[in-house]
Amino acid sequence: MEGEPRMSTTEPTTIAARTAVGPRTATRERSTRETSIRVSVDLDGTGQVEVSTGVGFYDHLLTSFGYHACIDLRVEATGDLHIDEHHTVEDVALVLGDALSAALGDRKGITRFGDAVIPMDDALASVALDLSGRPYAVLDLAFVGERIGQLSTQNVPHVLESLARTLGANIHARATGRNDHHIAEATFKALARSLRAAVTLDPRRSDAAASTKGTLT
Ligand SMILES: [Mn+2]
Repeated sequence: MEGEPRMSTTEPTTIAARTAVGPRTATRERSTRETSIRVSVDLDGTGQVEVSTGVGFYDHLLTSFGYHACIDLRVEATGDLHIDEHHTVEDVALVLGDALSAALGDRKGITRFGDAVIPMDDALASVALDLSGRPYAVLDLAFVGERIGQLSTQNVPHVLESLARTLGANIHARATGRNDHHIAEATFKALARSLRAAVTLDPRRSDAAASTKGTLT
């Protein structure tokens, strides 16, 4: 929350001009004694993804996320997988949220909200997302078992909580099904489609924040 609310709706900045002035890209890095992470995003990409976290199923989820969000996404992560995947998975989510938030800049002109309901065979996932600047996650993912490959199902909601925190987003996600792979993948696809809608520039809003308060940061 910074300074005075901005309610400037008169500046005739066009979307083309905004894109020309600043591409919506960002790279963020984070190194600790537990992990070393580098994430690059381009919100106006085509869904080209390169992901390497050392956790196969997490790579699968992030690849699906980037592709269906239609963002270009590069994730390079090494972590203390000899302990378990927790730190690596969580820290990637934190850096991803940070990079997405940086790419969004002042969040002016974005649609702000997005939602999607995505089926995957037996599974059905729904996500509603608000790029409000306020972190909050409400999650109800009805996993059946403990693990999907090297990824604990406990860490799927942990990823969404972590992402919400650094992205400054309100994320509501629910999913049911009989197959945990399907439940997780449908959730990330629904998250992707929600984010894709929310980051899209609103041609009717141009250079104003999608908030009566005047700011989303
Ligand atoms: Mn944790």
